[in-house]
Amino acid sequence: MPVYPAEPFRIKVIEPIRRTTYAERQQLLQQAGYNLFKLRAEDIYIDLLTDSGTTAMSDHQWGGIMQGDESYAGARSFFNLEAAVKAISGFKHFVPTHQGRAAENILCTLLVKPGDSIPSNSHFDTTGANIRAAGGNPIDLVIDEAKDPAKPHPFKGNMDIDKLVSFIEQTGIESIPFGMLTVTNNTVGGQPVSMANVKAVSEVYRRYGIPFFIDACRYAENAYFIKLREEGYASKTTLEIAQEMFSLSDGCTMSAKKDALANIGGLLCMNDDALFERTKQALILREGFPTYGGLAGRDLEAMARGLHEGLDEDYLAYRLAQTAYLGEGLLAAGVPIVQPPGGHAIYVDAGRFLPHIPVEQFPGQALVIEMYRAGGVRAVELGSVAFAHPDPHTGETVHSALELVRLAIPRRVYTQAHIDYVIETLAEIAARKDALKGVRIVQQPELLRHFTAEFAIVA
Ligand code: P71
Repeated sequence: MPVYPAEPFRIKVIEPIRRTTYAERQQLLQQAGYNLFKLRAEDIYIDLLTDSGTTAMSDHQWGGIMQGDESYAGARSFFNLEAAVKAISGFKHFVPTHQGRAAENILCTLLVKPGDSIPSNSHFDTTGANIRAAGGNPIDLVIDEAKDPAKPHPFKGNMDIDKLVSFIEQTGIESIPFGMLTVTNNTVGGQPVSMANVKAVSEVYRRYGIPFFIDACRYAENAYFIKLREEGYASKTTLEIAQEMFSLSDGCTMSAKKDALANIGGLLCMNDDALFERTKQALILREGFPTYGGLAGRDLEAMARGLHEGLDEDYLAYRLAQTAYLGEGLLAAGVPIVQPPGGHAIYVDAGRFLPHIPVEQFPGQALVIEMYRAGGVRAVELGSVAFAHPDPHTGETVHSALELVRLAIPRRVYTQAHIDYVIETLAEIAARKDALKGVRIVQQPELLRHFTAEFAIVA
């Protein structure tokens, strides 16, 4: 059996969660049109929808919230945040934003022109959408190993350097206003990027004079993976590893709702003076004055303290081992997952788990429905419900490359008994999985259908 890491904290405040009955869940599912986004969160026992903004804050963070300075300009909480951002990232300039996508929006609005391309290992959905909204093309150049769920690789989130060089050569630097790298790589399973890869990406971008921005929302988990897995880093601190990583880039976007352990917030950091002047103007237009950026002073304080706590190595050791424990427990129960386990989530390969359900009947959606019905556990489908789209030329449906279900783990929220309960729920489903039925869509909007579509079980 895998080892569950003892928590490096004790519990001071609790939030009750309620177990519903099977009959109640059956009815709630029907009312929600079998779409788990439409459930009330109170009707969920274990909620693994996302690790974003769902963190349990520490007593130190809550103490800081009481001391938040709500001054419009020049608040003390801003300077506390500035000190944390500078100590960790070393960037010359930064602005707070209300969350990660606001930072992406400002960066894309300022730098992307119609027809431009932005390469990355894998862009997250919101980043891709912000690039497209500015008329650009998000380009994913992750290593091939990432496309095979069963194939282990210590740094499965890496950029393919050869693909990056040929992409730049073919496209031309005039159409590439900046390049990105997402750490960890959420889209391919919360997989880390090695320091060697960050260096190689940085070297390529610098050789071509392309500004390099890191999507840093899970940078601390990535730093701890480097410490554990990459030669030469075992004796470095996660702070030193993070500093080295940021020093290889020209700036970053960051959702503070992940590794900054906050419930809301984001950052946009950069070294370029002229870009910073334009950033402040865009920020004032959209988010707020540069010393609060769309947040309350208390939120800035929670972020400032959370940034340091997120790098704590006892916490990170516990965090990554908890995720691995869930992954190994599922594998032992016969549930195929994306291997190796990522930092913030386990991704179940629903296509392989339910081979009798064709992709047109959404095996991932069938599984998330059954997880809720059987155990009151909420996960999210990341397969053809979320990603299938019409081919722009033929109009035919292009299905997702993989039919995945993500079990994201909120930080410092659930205990071993909760994780064991999730494993038991899936083990019980695994024992009767051949009887699971697919679903069909009965109603859907034009865009982003996974949030609001309604389903029926195929007879
Ligand atoms: C996640 C999220 C949150 C989310 C976003 C959209 C739909 C459903 C859930 C957000 C990320 C992310 C990366 C790598 C930027 C953002 C945006 N992830 N980069 O995984 O993972 O940050 O939510 O603060 O705007 O559930 P934001």
